[in-house]
Amino acid sequence: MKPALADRLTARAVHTCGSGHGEAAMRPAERDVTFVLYQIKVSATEDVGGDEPYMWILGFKVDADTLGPPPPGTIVPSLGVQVFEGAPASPFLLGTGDTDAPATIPIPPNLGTRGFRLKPALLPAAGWFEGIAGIICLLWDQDGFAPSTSEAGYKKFKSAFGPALTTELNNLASGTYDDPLSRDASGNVLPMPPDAPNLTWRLTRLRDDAGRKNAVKAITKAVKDNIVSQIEDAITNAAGYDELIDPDDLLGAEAAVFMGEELAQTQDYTLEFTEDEANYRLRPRVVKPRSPRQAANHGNHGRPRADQVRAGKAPCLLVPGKDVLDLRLPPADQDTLRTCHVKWRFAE
Ligand SMILES: [Ca+2]
Ligand SMILES: [Ca+2]
Repeated sequence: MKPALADRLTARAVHTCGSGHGEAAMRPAERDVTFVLYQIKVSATEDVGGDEPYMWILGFKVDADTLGPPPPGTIVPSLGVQVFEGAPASPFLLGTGDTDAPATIPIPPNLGTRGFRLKPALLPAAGWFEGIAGIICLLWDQDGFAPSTSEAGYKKFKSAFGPALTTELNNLASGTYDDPLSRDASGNVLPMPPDAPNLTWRLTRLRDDAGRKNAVKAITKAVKDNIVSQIEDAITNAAGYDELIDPDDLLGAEAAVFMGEELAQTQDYTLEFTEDEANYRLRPRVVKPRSPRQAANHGNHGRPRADQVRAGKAPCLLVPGKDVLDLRLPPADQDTLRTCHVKWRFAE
């Protein structure tokens, strides 16, 4: 794609100013990012008799689409967040069924897949920024809440998450998270270069595995603290008195975040949910993106289509047991759903 004239001129200006970013003259590729949450392993349930797990999942990005002009007196663009809800899907991993431990539960593709395009942006004095792509997941065990009550909470989560993350990202850009960013995987503070901390240093630390994980952990906690009380208020307003005697349990809120340049390759990772005696390990994957041209040829904005998955041409094949593809059942057809559930348990 041909860069806009303004971008090319800015790129040359940045390049010749000797910012130390020789790559600034070349616009990086746009990437079609696909997060696939395909499996969750249950080592311990929250309740002794088994859990009824359900998940709230949002994809999100920070890129050229979400950057605003710098606030007055600064050169750092204001950071925004775009949130991706994905296709409509039941949040319940097992329909009306439950799970004991140990168990391995495939996540239905409609529930676990989020796809979107990441567009690079040129930052003043920091060179090309290839964007940030991430996913956040809240795992619950259903107890007393009616589905409509937890839906009220989910609706609040969807509306509150973007603004809460935006606040923390702008805090990150202005230095609030320099401490976690500056630490290595063991928690030791690394020596800081003479001109740091500044935006360039913060972006460099975000590209470092340990720096990014530390910052994501701290930001996820801040975002969670911010939104959980809002979710609780929404749930309390929607719930009947009897539902609040045994409220559903939040087993954890976990996020994974990647810099655009890391997404040239498929990345596997793990998210663990361990609150209230529970132990769930979520296996997500962010799939190596196709170029936008390839994605356009395939349609569907980079998301795997069911027929591609069946034909072995899309990443959902990673889901153990082909039965997961039969999951798109009408919600009322619970007998069939239970049958599938049994099949999955023996699929591995
Ligand atoms: Ca429970
Ligand atoms: Ca339960």
